[in-house]
Amino acid sequence: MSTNQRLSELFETIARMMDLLGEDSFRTAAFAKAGRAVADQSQDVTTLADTPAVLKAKLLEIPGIGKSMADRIVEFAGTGTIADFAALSEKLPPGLLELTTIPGVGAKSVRVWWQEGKITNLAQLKAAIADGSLATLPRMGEKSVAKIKENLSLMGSADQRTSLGRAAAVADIVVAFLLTLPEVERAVPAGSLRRGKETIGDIDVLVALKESKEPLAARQRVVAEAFRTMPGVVQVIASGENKSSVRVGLDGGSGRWKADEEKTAANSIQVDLRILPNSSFGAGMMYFTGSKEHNVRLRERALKLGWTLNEWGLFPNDAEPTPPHTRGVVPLASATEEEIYAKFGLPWIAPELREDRGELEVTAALRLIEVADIKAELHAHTTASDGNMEIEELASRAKERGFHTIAVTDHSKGQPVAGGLTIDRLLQHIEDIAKAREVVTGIRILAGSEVDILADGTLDYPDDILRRLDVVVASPHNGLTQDPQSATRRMVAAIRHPLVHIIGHPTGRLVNRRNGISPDMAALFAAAKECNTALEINAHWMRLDLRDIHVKAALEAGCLIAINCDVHAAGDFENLRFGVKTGRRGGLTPERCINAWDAATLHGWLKRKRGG
Ligand code: DGT
Ligand code: CA
Ligand code: CA
Ligand code: ZN
Repeated sequence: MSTNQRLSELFETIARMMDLLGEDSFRTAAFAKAGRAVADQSQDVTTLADTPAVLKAKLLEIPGIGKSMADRIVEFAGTGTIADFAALSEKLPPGLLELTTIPGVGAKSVRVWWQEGKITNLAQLKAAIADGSLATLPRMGEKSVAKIKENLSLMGSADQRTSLGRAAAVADIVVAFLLTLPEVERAVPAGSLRRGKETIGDIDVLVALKESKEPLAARQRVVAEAFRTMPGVVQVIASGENKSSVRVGLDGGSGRWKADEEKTAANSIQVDLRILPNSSFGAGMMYFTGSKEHNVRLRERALKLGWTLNEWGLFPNDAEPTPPHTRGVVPLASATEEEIYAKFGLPWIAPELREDRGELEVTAALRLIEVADIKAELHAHTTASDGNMEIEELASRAKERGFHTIAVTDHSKGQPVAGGLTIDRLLQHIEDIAKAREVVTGIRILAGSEVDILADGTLDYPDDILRRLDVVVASPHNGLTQDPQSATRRMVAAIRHPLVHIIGHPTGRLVNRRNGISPDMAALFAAAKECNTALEINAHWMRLDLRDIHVKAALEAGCLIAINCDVHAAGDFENLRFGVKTGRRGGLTPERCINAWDAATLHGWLKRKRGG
């Protein structure tokens, strides 16, 4: 997490704490506003200047930051925290703040529970749900209690598995740390992270040591010890010479915690380290990449062929448990994954496919989509709605990445909270986009919209307005609890709409937080194939929607896929890797991904789709 994100969350937490205490809403709003302002900055706001006085002056230039909030940021730059947070913590019962993190629950409700129901933590809340007393509190009722109960269960699952984006951020830091050790030759993530699953149970990191005359055991000890004492470790779970497990805070050891996350094991993720011999690194990678089910299938094959496959290599059949290589048994293959798969007559199988979903039944490797294939972003927001870049900056960032096309798709009028554009503003926006084309050349800037798909399947702008746009992304945002039949009708109608090119985040789910709609996906895919409408994989790690299994089914149905970052800030382009992983898990190739097409093909498709 960037400094701006941490500072922004601290501001927002302070605002929530003040809300809980019922403090003056004007002051509270100043913190919340500063939080949003900071999150919108692309440059680290604590390093805009070297001296506090100059820094303060620079901060005051940022819209949304007044004198007192600028002082707080200067304080944060110096101390890593804001004193208001500690002062407010004193006044609140421990556990109260956590209640505001329940999806869909605001500080005002929690304040009522606390003041009227003496509920100050999760355990007491659960008890009050169970004995029915919560429903009797002001602003509560059977329906709202049922909703809270459902959201609590989502929160429980969120505790156990960490979203791919957060786990990847921690893994990046751990791997970078390990690579700074002089003994370490390579360090790579394995396990579910390498496979790109949407949630991660624990992070597995594999290390190989450099060749050296020093005794191996001593070098392994040094590396393991460094791992267990690296910044960010909150708990050591297991320690051995070539195997260690720790829990690392989700701050990744930056030392700056999300304010409402204490430095506890609950706000951390387990990291397993294994130091592998260089000679069998490929076998170790394969073993610890998994999945378990994929490994089981391969071991079955090995047994049938009279071989043994384990974490040290593929061997002529030999009784365990002593690793064959320590007894001088020469492996059939062990150094690389490619060699091992080749012995089975298989191409190298991409980690994302190793889920025992038929991946061993192939004869030729699929050329799966890669980040470098992506040449267009077709879903991006600007300051016109809820993005934080102007059209020109957005376009320049996309150009820097080597993209040939960027689509400006701000929200439609039904999303007033997200700054959705009225028709008049949209028409003006189209003109502004045309002007931006003259400023930023060398990239095609498309005028588009992320138009709301209303609950009944109609779109939030009339056709004569949509027709003026180069590209239309239609997405469901509201009405995400509707029944599956209505959801199917709604989405099929949007897919069939002749002016729609792409369906954005088709189910509206949020990983670990919201289930979204559950339409008949096969019906959606059939309609999308028939109408040539592309379905989006929203690359944000909080969404990953379509999800992997949907991608696979959509491809089997013959659909086109888009991978979009739903850009709101410059950093969002970095989420592309998660969208690409999700696509790969579904078997996506560049030919079927419209963002990987060359400019002529993409623009031809955009026009032809409308019969032009
Ligand atoms: P996770 O951590 O729940 O997101 O999922 P994974 O797949 O990362 O699972 P994890 O961390 O338990 O183990 C990493 C890989 O190591 C796993 O995919 C396969 C391998 N592995 C670990 N334990 C075993 C085991 O007992 N048997 C077999 N065959 N493989 C194992
Ligand atoms: Ca794992
Ligand atoms: Ca593990
Ligand atoms: Zn969007």
